[in-house]
Amino acid sequence: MALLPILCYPDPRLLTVAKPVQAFDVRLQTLIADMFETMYEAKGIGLAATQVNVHERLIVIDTSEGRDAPLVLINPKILWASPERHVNEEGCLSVPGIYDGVERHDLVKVEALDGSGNKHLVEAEGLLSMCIQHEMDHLMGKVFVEYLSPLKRNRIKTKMLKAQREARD
Ligand code: K1U
Ligand code: ZN
Repeated sequence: MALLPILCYPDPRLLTVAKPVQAFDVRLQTLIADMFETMYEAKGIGLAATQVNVHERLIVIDTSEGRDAPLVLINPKILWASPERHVNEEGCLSVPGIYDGVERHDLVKVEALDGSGNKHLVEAEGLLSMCIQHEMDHLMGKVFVEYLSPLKRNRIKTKMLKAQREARD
């Protein structure tokens, strides 16, 4: 297994719209294992393939306390989202150190394939629901800061670029 580098905002590759996964082969199994290792090491609860510069519709998630309930969503589709929405604080491994409120559907029903290509239905609430919506945004090339005001987003962009410059020099 391997740790994968995570793209940092405002890297333009985070804007890429992912394509459906086509082949359930050894390459995909390795990518899934590497994404879980990367997510657990970064202490995240989710990771979209977009964030590791792979532009295919693949998400890994584990919102459990024990970090022992891995969930793989391939080619996910939202079948239903509750009209009720609430604002909750979110973070993002691609925007380290930044947390802000984002409005999301309370409940979602999602159809997806697992690592073997079998279809499954996930009914999500709470943190899992937020995480699925956040990761599905990544697959569409959307980072959570796009929900914030232009003023906040520009401040975050400046802060991230400064941190990246300092880490390089
Ligand atoms: O996609 C990512 O960057 C992962 C992201 C997922 C996420 C966190 C919070 C709300 C929605 C989606 C993270 O895991 S950020 C890590 C983090 O700081 C965190 C972990 C648990 C709860 C809240 C934040
Ligand atoms: Zn994110």
